[in-house]
This record gives sequence, structure tokens and C-alpha cells, in this order.
Amino acid sequence: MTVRIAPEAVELLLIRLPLVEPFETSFGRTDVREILLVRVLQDGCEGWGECVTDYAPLYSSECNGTARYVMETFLIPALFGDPLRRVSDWPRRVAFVKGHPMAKAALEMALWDLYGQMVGRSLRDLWGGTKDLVPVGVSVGIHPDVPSLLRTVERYRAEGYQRVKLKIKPGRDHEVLAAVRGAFPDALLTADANAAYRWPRDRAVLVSMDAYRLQMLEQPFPPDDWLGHARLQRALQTPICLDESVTSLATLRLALRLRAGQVINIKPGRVGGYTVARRIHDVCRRRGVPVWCGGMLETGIGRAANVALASLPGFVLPNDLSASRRYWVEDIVEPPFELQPGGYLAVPTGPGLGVRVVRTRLPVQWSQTYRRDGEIRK
Ligand code: OSB
Ligand code: MG
Repeated sequence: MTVRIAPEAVELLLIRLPLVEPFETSFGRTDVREILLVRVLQDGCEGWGECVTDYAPLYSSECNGTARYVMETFLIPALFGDPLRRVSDWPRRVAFVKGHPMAKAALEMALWDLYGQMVGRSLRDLWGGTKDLVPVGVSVGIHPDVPSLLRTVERYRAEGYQRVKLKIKPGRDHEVLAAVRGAFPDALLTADANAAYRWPRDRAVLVSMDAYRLQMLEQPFPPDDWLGHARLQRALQTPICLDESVTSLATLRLALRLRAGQVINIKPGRVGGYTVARRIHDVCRRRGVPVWCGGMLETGIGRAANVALASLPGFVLPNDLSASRRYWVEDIVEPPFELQPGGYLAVPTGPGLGVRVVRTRLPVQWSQTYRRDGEIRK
């Protein structure tokens, strides 16, 4: 039996979901997430995808508005062309659109779920995952003061997260790292700057972070500062982890050749989808480069796909995949993700994403359906 991928319709929905607590990074603060969801329909099956763009282009150049525009103008019409023989043909199908990896990845996620539903196989199974449980950490935003940060870290450690990632920025770094390391001498700690520092201006500030015994320092410099990362890594004991910089297989190879980092954060949205994310995993695994799965404050939809990805054998470090309740009062999927003893999330085993989207829980701001036959419906 060969299944061709040729959805009859695609629905885009924008929802507004409040976070349980505000999340602040070096680029901004979020209280309520505005999230673009994708639903594809074929032969009585449906597949869900989540776009990891935000309301504004703060993390990278994409935002919800650009993703919606590019999907409805270019990507959805491309999906309504010839049937796809495999979901992994999607990156080539949409290569004519330059950039916009998050928009491409959201549709790809929906196609993987759809395909999994049609053939009755889980994403873990389709992608060659080898784990039933994936180790997880928690990403802790910039706090207004040190005592409140220490309380948050204490709470997550008590819940059982395997490592804590602290968001930092210039002026909110040494004080924070020294306090948390002082309070938790044995904790597995990392720090993420989201590109807020500059080479060579901040060389001394960053090199002295070796004192905190961080497992890694994530993305100190802007994505295109390859030489800055390479030069800092030569001066730093702590491994540099690249997030924003790695946008493709080509930039991954550049990073490894230049020794701009020793660890890779894989975010499918940033690299254009799960097909490319798996290839990046494969290259890193062959070369002995440790990887982990990053997060973008996803709902249970994106989380389910990321947990399946993190079940691949090269994901050897705790992932930014926390329990549903770390983000949402009530997740939009059933069952929600719950932290397992020892600090793990369970990899879903049902078809596709392996979770059910609860439509009545979607706080829909707007939605639109696009049909293969050309009709558009609000
Ligand atoms: O850099 O890893 C990041 C959230 C939004 C944008 C960028 C990042 C993050 C996180 C959150 O760190 C991780 C999570 O989803 O738990
Ligand atoms: Mg990051």
C-alpha cells in the first residue's frame, strides 16, 4: 500500500494562550502566546501542526504575520500541487521559497501527523526513535530579582527537572549565575543569552563565566557571528551551544568546521522542519557532537513532535521539553505531558503525534480554510 500525501484542505487558526507565568529573555517578555496552528485534512484523517513564530520577529526574522502570508500565498498552493510521495519530499517542494523555515516546518509537522494517522504509526516509529522516555530540563526566564529566581529554580528542581537553563543578558548575568550556583552547588546548569552579547566587547564578561561550571553557554552572539563564537570558544572552557546560528545543514557544517560550538540545540522550526532536523541529528551523531531538542514555548502539539524527535539516539543531553503545566493552565491536547520520575517526558506511542487536540479548548482569534478546489472559507 502506498499512501500519497495530497490534503483536500488546510485550516490555519490563530489562538491566544496565556502562559502560567511570564517568560522573559534578552529579546523580550511574553505573558500571552499568540500561536498559529495548522490542520490538514485528507480522506477523513487530520494532521495538526504548530508554527513556532511569535507575534513579532524578536527571536528570528519570522513572525505570525509573515508565516501566515507565506503559507497562504506560496506554501499551501505548493501543497495543492502534485501529491507528495513522502513527507520528506516537502523541503524540496518548498525550496523555491527562500527562508521562512518556521512556516515550512509548521506545515511539515501537520503532514507528518496526517501521514502517521493514515498509516497508523507514531512519529517516533516513523523517525527511528529509540527511547520511551526523554530526559528534560526547564528554561527559566529573566526574573525581576534574585530571591524570586532562586525560588523558581528551587521549585523546578523539587519537581525533578534534570537541568535548569538560565536566561541571561548583559547586566543580568554574573549576579544571577553566582547566586544560583551558590545556592545549588551540584545542579546541572546552563545559560542562554539569545544573541545578546558582542565580540570582542564582552569577551571578559563571558570568559569569566567558566567559574560557574555551566554545562554549556547557549548562543552568546548574533547568529551570523561565526568568528566571534569560534574565538570565544578558544578562550572558554565551557562548551558553547549554538541555537539561532544553526539554520541548515550548511550552517551546521560551518559551525563544526570553525569550532564555533561543541553542542547543537536542534529546533525543527528554525531549520525548516523535522526532515532537516533529523539530518542535522544524523550528521552530529556521526561526528560525535552532542545534541538536544530546543523549545519555543510550544503547546502540546509542537511538544509531541519534539518529544518524538528527542527519542532519536543522538539526543543525549536534557532537552528544553517541560511538562504541559510548566507553560499552560490547561494544555490544548489530551493527554497533557507530565513530568515522570527522574525528570523525563514519555514519548507518545499512538499514531502520528500521539495526542488528541481538544478543539473546544482552542481560544481561536481567527481561522481560515483553504481548499484544493480553490475555495477559501473564513
Ligand atoms: O532560545 O531556547 C530559546 C523560548 C522562546 C524563544 C527562544 C528560546 C526559548 C526557550 C524556551 O528557551 C524553551 C521551552 O520551550 O521550554
Ligand atoms: Mg536558545
